[in-house]
Amino acid sequence: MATPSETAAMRRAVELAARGAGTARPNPVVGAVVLDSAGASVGEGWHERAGAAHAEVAALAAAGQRARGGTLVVTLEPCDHTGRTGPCTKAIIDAGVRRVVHAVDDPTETAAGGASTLGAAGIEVEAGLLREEAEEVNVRWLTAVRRRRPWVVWKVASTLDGRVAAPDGTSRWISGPLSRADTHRLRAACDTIIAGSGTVRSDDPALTVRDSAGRLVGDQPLRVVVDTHGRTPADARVRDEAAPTWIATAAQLGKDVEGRVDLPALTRALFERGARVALLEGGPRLAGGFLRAGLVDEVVAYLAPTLLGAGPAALEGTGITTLAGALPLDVRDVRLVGPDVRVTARLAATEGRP
Ligand code: AOF
Ligand code: ZN
Repeated sequence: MATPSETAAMRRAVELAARGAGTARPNPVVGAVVLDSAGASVGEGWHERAGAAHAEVAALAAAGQRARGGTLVVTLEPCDHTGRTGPCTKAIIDAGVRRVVHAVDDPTETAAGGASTLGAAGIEVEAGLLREEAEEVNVRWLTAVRRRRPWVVWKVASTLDGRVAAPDGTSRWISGPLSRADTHRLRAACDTIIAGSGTVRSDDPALTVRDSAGRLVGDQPLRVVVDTHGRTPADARVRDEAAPTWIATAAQLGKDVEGRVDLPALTRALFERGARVALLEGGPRLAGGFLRAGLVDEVVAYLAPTLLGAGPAALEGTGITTLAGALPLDVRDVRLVGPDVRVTARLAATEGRP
């Protein structure tokens, strides 16, 4: 049984893990706290970015000799492999820790097995403390690894009546400048941006992460154009040097029953390339295909305070014919972004399903 100080330490470790959100990808967010033998916190750590110290190693370094005979509390089972950094199990054993409490088992084939290695070294191991909180803070990565496809966020900007363009085809700047800046924040938290070739042809988007002055910032996500027949124009902006781009065609990935790019094959291929969080941006038919295939985890909708009453809808081709088939959403956040309403929701149907 975990002690009250271990429970408090795990709550803190979850907070520390959250600091890695947006930077740790493609790695998980992980937080760790070291308690000395009296139960006092003597070191904290979190995983900041791939290649940097794992949370456990950072916390043990902060604790130094005070870790000896103490307890390591960590949100994810310590890794047992040498990847970009050495195995945490070794660091834990070398530090002389007596007990390890972790919240969530490592779901990867490569890094799992840490708990049994620690047990074999005579360290007491307890799993499952505050599992729900630790699952939630790392939900994107855990879901991606368990399903072997990236966590997919569908981003959409529409009028209040759900139109993404007017009947004459005009569609740029439905949402306001603050929503557009917010979209760059969303993009920065993803490793992949996906758009359909129709959107690329009509809007010629750059699909890069830029600051308010239009300068490129940070590591650019992979741009993916879903382009069944490979018709993305040679001079499309997505083909420039600003970021890597993959024009994903049916010739590479196969076709679904409607003759379009096989989307489960696409997301599997993206996962193999290291994608863990993808932002799906337009158009309505591609979003419909993703939803139909059960490949969307989260929706971020910017609703502009305007009405059109005509023009294409935000979503098409979901295959839904009756109200009972409507996809239920679990709304997590609603706020004003300038004049627009931003709704963030999870697909209720996929939630918690491994
Ligand atoms: C992290 N940070 O704090 C912990 C991780 O190859 P590497 O070194 O980047 O290791 C990545 C794997 O290590 C990761 O997929 C996960 O299974 C395990 N634990 N990873 O990035 C951490 N504790
Ligand atoms: Zn590790």
